[in-house]
Amino acid sequence: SFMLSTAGVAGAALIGAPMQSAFAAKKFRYKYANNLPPSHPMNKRAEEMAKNIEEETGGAFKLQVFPSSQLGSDTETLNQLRSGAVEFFTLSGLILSTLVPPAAISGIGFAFPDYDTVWKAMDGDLGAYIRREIEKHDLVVMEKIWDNGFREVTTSTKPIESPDDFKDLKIRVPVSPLWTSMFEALKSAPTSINFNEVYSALQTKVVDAQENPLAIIQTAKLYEVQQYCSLTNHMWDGFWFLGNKAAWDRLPKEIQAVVTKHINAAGMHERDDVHALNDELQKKLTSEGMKFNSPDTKPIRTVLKDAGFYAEWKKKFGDEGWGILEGAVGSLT
Ligand code: X2X
Repeated sequence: SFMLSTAGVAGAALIGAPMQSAFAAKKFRYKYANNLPPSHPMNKRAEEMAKNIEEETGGAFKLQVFPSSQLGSDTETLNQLRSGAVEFFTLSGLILSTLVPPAAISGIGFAFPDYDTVWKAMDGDLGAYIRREIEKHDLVVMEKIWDNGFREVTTSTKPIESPDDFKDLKIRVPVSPLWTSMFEALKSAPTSINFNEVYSALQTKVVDAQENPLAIIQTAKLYEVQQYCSLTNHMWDGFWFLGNKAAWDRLPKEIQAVVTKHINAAGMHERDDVHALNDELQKKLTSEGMKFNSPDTKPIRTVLKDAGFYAEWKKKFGDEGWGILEGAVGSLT
């Protein structure tokens, strides 16, 4: 074309190159780590998203996905994210609370009655409040939180039928003060263990129980080392898609826009996938030998209330955060 006619030999050499246009100047190779198996919807959608980003940036941005805590435990990967050794990481807000305390607020026991309430809150004021807090810590966070799900209790010993069954239960919880506090309020004996060690901790009977959504119980094969699954839905949990700020700021604006668009879109698809899985997995897990029951959760909530769990965390989170939470879910105390 006439615009290239004065570009000379160097310019001419570019004409035959593939579509690199606005993204040609520099190539970026970033790492994204998470703690879930490759077969979980998180990783299926992440692979698809990485492909879309690479295509749309003409190869200028390539994202390598590291599932199954390949780069380290959640605790270690959070440190790598902060130092820039890893550029992206998805992490439960409750675990992130070891760095950003308000990020745990969405995990208050029995706060959300259903998914409609979850997404309205997390895509609305509550999510915006948490993201503002995260950004104070030199991290980037995508707008759409990815779904982990409503959590259920599994054990190798007995079903949870009443609050009494929580007493002295040796249960693994993720590394997070809110999780420990909740199961202490239920009089269990919680142990903090990162997810990459959960299967073996259950297998070797370091603990007898754990709690996770059905999509994880299935994809991480926890049914091989757990017998009972009690549908307590005691907490909703999601993964914030986090980025290292310096690495993010190095990206040209056009690349940031493409990456943001595809990560948030993948998160929305992942939400649908997890929801669909949770609807169908009880049957599959039953065929793999798990025994299901659905305990009445009212008496469990009463134990939490009477133990002062809600009052204690209301004080910790403070009036602003607690007010936004109750604005979304109604009164908890
Ligand atoms: O560690 C867990 O149990 C998991 C996978 O659900 C989280 O990342 C919070």
